[in-house]
Amino acid sequence: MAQSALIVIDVQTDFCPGGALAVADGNAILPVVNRMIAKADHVILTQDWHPAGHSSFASSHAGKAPFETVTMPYGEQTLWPDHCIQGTPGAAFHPALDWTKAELVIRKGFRPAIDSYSAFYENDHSTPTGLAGYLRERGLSELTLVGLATDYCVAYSALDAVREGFAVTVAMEACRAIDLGGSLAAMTDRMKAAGVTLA
Ligand code: VGL
Ligand code: ZN
Repeated sequence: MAQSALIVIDVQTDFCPGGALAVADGNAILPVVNRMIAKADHVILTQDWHPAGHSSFASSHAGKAPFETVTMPYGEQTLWPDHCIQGTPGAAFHPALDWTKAELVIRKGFRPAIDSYSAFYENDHSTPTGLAGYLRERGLSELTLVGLATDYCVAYSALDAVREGFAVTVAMEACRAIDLGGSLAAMTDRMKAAGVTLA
């Protein structure tokens, strides 16, 4: 029997209102996410976890402002305000998130020179986080994704999960988007085209 896991993406203080890279209404998902955690067979969390001075921060690039882009060796990278710095309060899980049941916390974005939206691969699309191997070894093949932000970390995780052969549902009511320049519509279309179930 296929086993299912709930993957809760980046429900961290910095992505919620008042945080450094606040997603509008990000905290509104908490009651829904907590109910889904309570019902899930297996729960895995991701945590955006950058060293200070990370290359995805606009502050690391002279003359650049947040939400502009730069070209990195691995392609185009959007620049962000400093956020989710390892060990800081902003990098912690939101205090209302019921995370105690989580069986694994996967941290990402810790390599100074590469950003990592996806829970599976860094933004070069080739450096693995180890999550695919972990899920396969445990026989967890049906994944439901929730969290922040719909159009970045949730969407890239969903696309990589499908590419890795998992059955993937994104529970849209338990996600909120950054929506930069139409990114929510674009990533929603890409997820649909890739075979992600949007619930
Ligand atoms: C995220 C931008 C930068 C996310 C993380 O969790 O969607 N977005 N770092
Ligand atoms: Zn980040």
